[in-house]
Amino acid sequence: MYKLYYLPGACSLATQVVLRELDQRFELIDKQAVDNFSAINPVGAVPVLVDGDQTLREGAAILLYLLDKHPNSLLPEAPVARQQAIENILFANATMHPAYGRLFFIQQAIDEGGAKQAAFDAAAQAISALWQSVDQQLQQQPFLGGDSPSVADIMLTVYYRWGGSFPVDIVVSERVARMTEKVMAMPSFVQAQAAEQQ
Ligand SMILES: N[C@@H](CCC(=O)N[C@@H](CS)C(=O)NCC(=O)O)C(=O)O
Repeated sequence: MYKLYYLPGACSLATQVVLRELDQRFELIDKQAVDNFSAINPVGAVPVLVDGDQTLREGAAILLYLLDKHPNSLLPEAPVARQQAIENILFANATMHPAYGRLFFIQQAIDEGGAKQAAFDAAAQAISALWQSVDQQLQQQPFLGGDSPSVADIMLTVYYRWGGSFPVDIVVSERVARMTEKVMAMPSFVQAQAAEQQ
C-alpha cells in the first residue's frame, strides 16, 4: 500500500485522484501532522509518495511513475499521443502551477496596499493567458485527453480552484469552465476531496 503525504486542497489532491483512478490503495497522511516533514522532503513540499522503501517527490515525477507502473488508459501508448499527454502534464506542473504559486507568494510576502493588488492583478493576467492556451486545445475536444479527462485535466482543475481564495479576476472561457466542472464531478475527485476533510 502506498503512503501519500498531502495538504488539504494542495496539488497533492491530483495525486490522490490519480491513485483512485488507478484503483490503488493508499494511506493519506496530512503533512501538518508530521513532526519532521523536512526529513521526508527537504524542500517541505507535497506530494510525497512512499512505495515500499522508495520515497518519491515532485508531483509530475510521481504521476509518471504511477502511470508507468499500473496499466491504465490515462497515458496513451501511441507515441505521438503519449508525448502530448506528457507535455500536458508538464505544462500543468511546471507552467500553470508556478503561475498560481505567485498568488500564494504575493499573499504572504507583500504588505497590504496598492502594490499588493497590482501584483495580484499582474499574476492573474498571466494565469488568464495560460488558460487561453488551454482553451485552444479544448476547441476540438472536451478534455486535454480527448473525450475523457486526462491527468493534466485533473491537475489543472485542482489549480483552477485556488483562484477563488484570492482577490483576483482570472478569466477562463466557457470551454475551460466546463472541463473543470466535469473533472470536479468525477467520483474519484469527489471522494478525494472528502478524504482530505476526514
Ligand atoms: N515542484 C513541486 C511543487 C510542489 C508544491 O509547490 N507543493 C505545495 C502545495 S501545492 C507545498 O507543498 N507547499 C508547502 C507548504 O504549503 O507547506 C511538485 O510539483 O511537487
